[in-house]
Amino acid sequence: MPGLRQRSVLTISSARVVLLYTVGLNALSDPNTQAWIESLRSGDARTLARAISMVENRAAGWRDLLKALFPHTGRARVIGLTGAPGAGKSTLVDQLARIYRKHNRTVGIIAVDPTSPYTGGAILGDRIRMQAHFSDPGIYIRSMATRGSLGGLARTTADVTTVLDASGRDVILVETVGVGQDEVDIVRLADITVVILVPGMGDDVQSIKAGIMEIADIFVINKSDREGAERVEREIRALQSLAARHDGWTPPIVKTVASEGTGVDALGEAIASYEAYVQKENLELKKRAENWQQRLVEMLRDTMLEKARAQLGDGNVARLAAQVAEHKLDPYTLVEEIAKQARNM
Ligand SMILES: Nc1nc2c(ncn2[C@@H]2O[C@H](COP(=O)(O)OP(=O)(O)OP(=O)(O)O)[C@@H](O)[C@H]2O)c(=O)[nH]1
Ligand SMILES: [Mg+2]
Repeated sequence: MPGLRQRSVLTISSARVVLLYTVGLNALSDPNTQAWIESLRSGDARTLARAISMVENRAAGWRDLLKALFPHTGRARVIGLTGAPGAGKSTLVDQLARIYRKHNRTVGIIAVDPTSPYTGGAILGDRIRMQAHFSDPGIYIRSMATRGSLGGLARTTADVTTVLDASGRDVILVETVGVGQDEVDIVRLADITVVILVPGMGDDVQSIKAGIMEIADIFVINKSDREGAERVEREIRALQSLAARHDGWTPPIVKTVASEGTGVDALGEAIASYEAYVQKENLELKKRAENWQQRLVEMLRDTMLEKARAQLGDGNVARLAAQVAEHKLDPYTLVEEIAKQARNM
């Protein structure tokens, strides 16, 4: 892989800093990593599972692996699907996967579950429901229960999509319950964000967090077999009439009955037309740069925090916090000092 050895120069002119970096050289000097990458890129599911676990658990070498994989990424289309618990996200993901497979596109699915442990009901439900795909090597399904994970949930999910992307998946579907900031951050990292609403269930559009409404590239009203779908549609339209998006795209509203497959083709078409719009308007790079801006800030935050933690050592944060609570220490000076020392690490 000669491309990997290229040296790149990144100039941040405003800060007059020139940063030289070498993509994945450390990782590549390890013949094991080389073999891994080749096996991963050949589509081997076991290597893929191992690589994802390594990244997810922040096991030794995870960063080097991602460094080495990065040059092989950027091809996959990442589609984030979010909505209230039980809205039908998994059913829709399942149906969409079916459509993409019909078009011979390989699919990776990440189901991010915010609360249940691995053996929990929702995930088990997903596994059983998606079992239809299990014999198809063109579909790879991964559940993540990452509350309390070492990296932030959004960052870990993004890193897992990087691994799937490098493994050559054409489409990556990320399912997440749209309830908290973490979930908003996750779908924000997608190329395309689908927000799923359902009639009834008390979640009127008004009560859905504004953040979720703003990130929708496409709205789905699932369970349209139930009463009230029209009302939800009117409410979305009313909200849309209040503010135009800066990219000029008006998110379409697709009605589905996921459990019967109704409207899923239309959803596939809506996704395709958004992709076409993004290409036509040359928005792809801009959108990805915006995503990376967020991701970089998160990565920096994690890395800085990691350094500060390493510098402080276990249990010391609690000790210092107690001292601040007793007014023995001033937190502002304390943080400044820690940051100063961490910088030199
Ligand atoms: N009536 C009706 N039921 C549906 C529809 N789509 C999904 N369901 C059912 O709704 C239930 C929840 O569907 P899931 O796909 O698990 O929903 P989810 O959003 O993934 O749920 P969580 O991951 O637990 O948040 C299942 O019993 C589905 O069969 C639909 O369009 N109409
Ligand atoms: Mg689900």
